[in-house]
Amino acid sequence: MHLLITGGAGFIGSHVVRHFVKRYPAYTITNLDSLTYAGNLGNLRDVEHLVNYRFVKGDITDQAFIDRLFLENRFDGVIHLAAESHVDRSIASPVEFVMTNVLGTVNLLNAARRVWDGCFEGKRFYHISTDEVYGSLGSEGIFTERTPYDPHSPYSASKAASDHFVRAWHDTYGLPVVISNCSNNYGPYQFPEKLIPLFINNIRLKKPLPVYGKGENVRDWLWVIDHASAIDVIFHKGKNGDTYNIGGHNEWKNIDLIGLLCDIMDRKLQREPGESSSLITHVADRAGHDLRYAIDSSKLQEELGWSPSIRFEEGLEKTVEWYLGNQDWLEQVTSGAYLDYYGKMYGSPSSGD
Ligand code: NAD
Ligand code: TDX
Repeated sequence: MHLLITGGAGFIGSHVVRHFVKRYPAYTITNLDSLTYAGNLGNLRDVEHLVNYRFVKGDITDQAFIDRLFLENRFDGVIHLAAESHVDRSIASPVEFVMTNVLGTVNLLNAARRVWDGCFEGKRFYHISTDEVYGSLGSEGIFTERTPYDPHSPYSASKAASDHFVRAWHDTYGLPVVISNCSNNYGPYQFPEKLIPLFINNIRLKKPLPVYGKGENVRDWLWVIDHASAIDVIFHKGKNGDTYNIGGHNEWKNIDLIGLLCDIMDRKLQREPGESSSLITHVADRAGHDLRYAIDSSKLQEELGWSPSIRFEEGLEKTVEWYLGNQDWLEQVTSGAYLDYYGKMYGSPSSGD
């Protein structure tokens, strides 16, 4: 099995690459990533030496490059995670999200369709998506696989569009696809622009914690390693053409999560109780801020036998321990020094090599 994983130098992608190269030594895993600000090969140092792993630097928006890569490699499967993923950035620069998330996905679908050329036996195109495509819930309700799409941010609109294109390639050309929509992930190697690693870093540095609005928005948090194990199960056992929701039934109001995080940080840094929460600063709300996400993952649990492995309190504690134990990683990422890593490891940066 030769598997292409896109976006494998990012947060979730690096956990998926690690999971597959270690668990399936007989598979060849090619990690394709253009190394945007969010891509960091330092996330994969512990597995980059393994013989079944290789890295290719390239951009999914470059159709000619993608076609060549598929022709040269004849992948059996694709797990597509490469994306622009931060909602706040999508509000500031929406076009980049259209290019990578929509056009990039269509380029991969086209390349897979051409190279597989109707011989779909044993082939699979797995698209990784988000619960944000379903929109925003009030205080009641839960997203199922049948919830109509209702995206609000440029990010979620671009992910919704990409999901529709994946289904269109299945329905129109018969491409063997599967899609999963996951809730908010947390854990090691997350870029410190997202809530949890940003706040851990700010508490470490005694900087303000910018809470959007009153902090009453609710997110449903999943340990990133549990997302990787769900992706394994869906890739191998998911039904052709189907969609699976992934989540841990773990809803937290932002302000409550931040309170728990502050308590853990006070304890770990041996600071006075309340010291971290004194950094909380309420700032202007995010434009179009979705109130609540909650995901029903019972289809995945009942049909494919997946379940999350750890409770949130335990996972958050492990997450804090990881960031405090890897402050050099945080320093590299926040200073931009990690961007030099490709040059040192692979020679000077070039696209499509
Ligand atoms: P991330 O931003 O940490 O990583 C994205 C990766 O994609 C980076 O390594 C980046 O370099 C790469 N990339 C971006 N543009 C590219 C391009 N044009 N060509 C090639 N590579 C490119 O994102 P993440 O949080 O790990 O999310 C991964 C996937 O999971 C995304 O598709 C996202 O929509 C989805 N998702 C994320 C979450 C979450 O909580 N983070 C939840 C559900 C779904
Ligand atoms: O500084 C902040 N202050 C704040 O109050 C940040 C960065 C966030 N927030 C709030 C906004 C959200 O209600 O915290 C919540 C979580 O924010 P993010 O970490 O930016 O995640 P979210 O917008 O929920 O989107 C995430 O989950 C779904 C990922 O970034 C997406 O890629 C994924 O698809």
